[in-house]
Amino acid sequence: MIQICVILIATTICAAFDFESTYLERHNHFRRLQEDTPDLNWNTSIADIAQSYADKYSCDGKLVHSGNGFHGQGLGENLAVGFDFQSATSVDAWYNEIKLYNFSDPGFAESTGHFTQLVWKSSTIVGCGFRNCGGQVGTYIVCNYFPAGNIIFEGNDQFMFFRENVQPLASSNDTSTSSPTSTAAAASSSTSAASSTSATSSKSKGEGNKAEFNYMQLISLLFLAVII
Ligand SMILES: *[C@@H]1O[C@H](CO)[C@@H](O)[C@H](O)[C@H]1NC(C)=O
Ligand SMILES: *[C@@H]1O[C@H](CO)[C@@H](O)[C@H](O)[C@H]1NC(C)=O
Ligand SMILES: CC(=O)N[C@H]1CO[C@H](CO)[C@@H](O)[C@@H]1O
Repeated sequence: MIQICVILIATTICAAFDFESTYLERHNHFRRLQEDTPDLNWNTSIADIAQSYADKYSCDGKLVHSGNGFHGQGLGENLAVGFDFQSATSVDAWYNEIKLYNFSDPGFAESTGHFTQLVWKSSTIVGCGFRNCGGQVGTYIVCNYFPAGNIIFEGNDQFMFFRENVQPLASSNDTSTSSPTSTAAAASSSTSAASSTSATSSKSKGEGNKAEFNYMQLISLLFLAVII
């Protein structure tokens, strides 16, 4: 009886956090706040690309874009480090840049580039990867998007794609923007077309310890289940 209980507890904790669905849902939660912006789908090929890049992360707290592509085109990419892993507040921080976006003057800015990629209407698939660095650095998150957002047109009307792809808040959602509490570092860029930005990196308030602690708890519970 004891053995069954412990295994059940371990299984319950194990099932309580699903990286893929948590990060996908957080993205789509925010996309649904905009007019006429379809959900993203998770793509395991892109998630593998993101995860390979995350696996190589040096845990130095800096954010540097991968430059990775997919099917011969650039991937959109949002990076973050130091946010709470399980609640996906990195995605909230990316979205929160909406406060700086002027819908009457659409276009690219480093201060709003994560937001514009996150809600970019013609991006249809996403895949993310992570590395838990522990300590003060916390968890590193890489999300890649395809087709890439933040596309700058090499013509007179350089921000025409922003007008089409960054939709205003649906009026019914107008008061429902969430305000993330974390101030950890984040960076975004598009690697396709003419748009290219360097990663920005600010001081992070590491909240990764919490996620690490949960993992340790899970590992010890599983271990307990095995030895019983
Ligand atoms: C990922 O997306 C590509 C491009 O749309 C598609 O060809 C592929 O089948 C997708 N893979 C998975 C596993 O969903
Ligand atoms: C937003 O853009 C419009 C049009 O260019 C401009 O008139 C307005 O001052 C801008 N608002 C802010 C807050 O910068
Ligand atoms: C999260 C949320 O409330 N999203 C809603 C925003 O408004 C559109 C329609 O305007 C709804 O379809 C979303 O569900």
